[in-house]
Amino acid sequence: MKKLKTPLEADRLKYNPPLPELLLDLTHCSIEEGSVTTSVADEEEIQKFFPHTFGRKIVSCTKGPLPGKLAPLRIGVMLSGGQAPGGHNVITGLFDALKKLHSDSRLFGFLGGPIGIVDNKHVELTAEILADYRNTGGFDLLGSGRTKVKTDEQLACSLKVIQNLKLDGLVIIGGEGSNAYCAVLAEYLLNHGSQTRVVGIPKTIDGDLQDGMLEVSFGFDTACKIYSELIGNIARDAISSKKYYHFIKLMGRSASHITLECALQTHPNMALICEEIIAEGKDLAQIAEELAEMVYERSQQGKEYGVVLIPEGLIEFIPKMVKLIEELNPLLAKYPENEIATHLSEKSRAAFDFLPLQIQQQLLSDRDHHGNVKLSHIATEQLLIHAVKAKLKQKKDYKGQFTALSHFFGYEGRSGFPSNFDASYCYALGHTAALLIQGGYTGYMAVVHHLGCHIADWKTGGIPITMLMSMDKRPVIKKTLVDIHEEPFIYFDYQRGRWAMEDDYRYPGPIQYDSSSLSEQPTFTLLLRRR
Ligand code: FBP
Repeated sequence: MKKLKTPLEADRLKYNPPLPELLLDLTHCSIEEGSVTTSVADEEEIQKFFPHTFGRKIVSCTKGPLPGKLAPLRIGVMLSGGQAPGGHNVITGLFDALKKLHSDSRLFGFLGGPIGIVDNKHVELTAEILADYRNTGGFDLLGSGRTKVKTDEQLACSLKVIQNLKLDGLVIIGGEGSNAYCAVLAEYLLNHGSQTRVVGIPKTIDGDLQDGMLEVSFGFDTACKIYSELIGNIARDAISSKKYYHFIKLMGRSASHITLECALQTHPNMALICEEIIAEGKDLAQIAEELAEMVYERSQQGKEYGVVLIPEGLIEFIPKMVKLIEELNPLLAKYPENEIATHLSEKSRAAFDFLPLQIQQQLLSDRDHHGNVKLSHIATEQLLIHAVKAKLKQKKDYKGQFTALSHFFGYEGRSGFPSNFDASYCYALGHTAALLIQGGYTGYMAVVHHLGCHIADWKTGGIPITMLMSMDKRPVIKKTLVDIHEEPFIYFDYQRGRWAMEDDYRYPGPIQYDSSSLSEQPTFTLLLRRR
């Protein structure tokens, strides 16, 4: 039975994301080669790993007749890792572009992430199937997964499936790990005489897959706007009731890009940025002291409320917690939960005992698929509330009332309807991937530039994935953390003293989808970087 659509869903299914002018007529879009590339570091080793694909040229789409005779293409596509709004539009963009290039082209979707190609679980994607997914959030069209495909056996299975399906190309939509896999697969296929082109698409809400040539990953825009709406609403509630502090943890596994963008959008009283905390070597006690000092100062002004943003990755950057977790990981596999604490070193035991009971339990029971502590599930927001309370108790003349509530905004932002920005960005990425495959490019990531400009003026092209790589036991694409010397952080730093004391909250409200100037605001991160 067909599910009933909500009015917005029905409306979004009909929406045609505008394309950059360059991509309007694909038969008049050729590919121009630019400069040769190297890797971000460890050039020699990366070259050894990728003898066929290393050092290739940056390419850009330009106006001109498409080279070569247009034949139908058979393409595979997969979604990988955590959800990010816009994934479905990459697929519809790819499908529409393939059909524009040749109406007999076919698209096959692998199910459940990269493992789908190893196990040969796929569906053919048709216009009818895709009609229900245009401009929708989530990855439910194909599902996703985090299982790594890296063994020779898995690569050999992938090759077989690619050969059986006679694929001309494969598009991998994923984060830094999945794009590294894309480079490995492209190299493996060339090494085994396969002509199938593999192209990556930059996805992750975390915004940490970026580089000079790659402005932002898709999903960041929508996720930040969803979180900012919620934070703005909470700030307005706080300033109305004037009785609660809200400690809000935001997703973004390691980097603090999401927290920084949401701070720029909403002007909280404090936003912690992990990259600054590392640079200044702060520990939990110092962070708690700074927060307690702000609560104290605001209380002196009669303000017993406020909003604090905390990046998900914070826990990874507090040295005492890192040490504790390092010790816990092997102990978790060895001892029953109730005995583990007794095997900790004296210092880690002290750090453990300081934690609220709930967090102690999370540390002992929540594991990832390697059996280690699951960092993203640790309630850092509660840990900080606990630490701030302890600090406030030590302030003799503090007579205020600190009532704090904790929130975690993560999954709420990963599968929302993509903003118009992400809808168009992803649709353009899908088109670009089709052009790269048609042009014979493999081991490339599709990119769109000038994203802070009007969509019509966006430029698209491809970069060899090896140019983003360096060595860390094996070739990897390192996450790009917030640069505290770059404009978005500098601007935040300049404003935050005022935000701490004056209530300068900003209320972004819900994402707008009607084609108006309200729906076309890029993130502050993109705009400030352009200044
Ligand atoms: P990707 O890097 O795969 O895009 O995922 C990022 C993320 O959304 C992080 O922000 C978060 O820490 C993590 O996924 C949560 O993962 P899971 O879905 O496995 O709980």
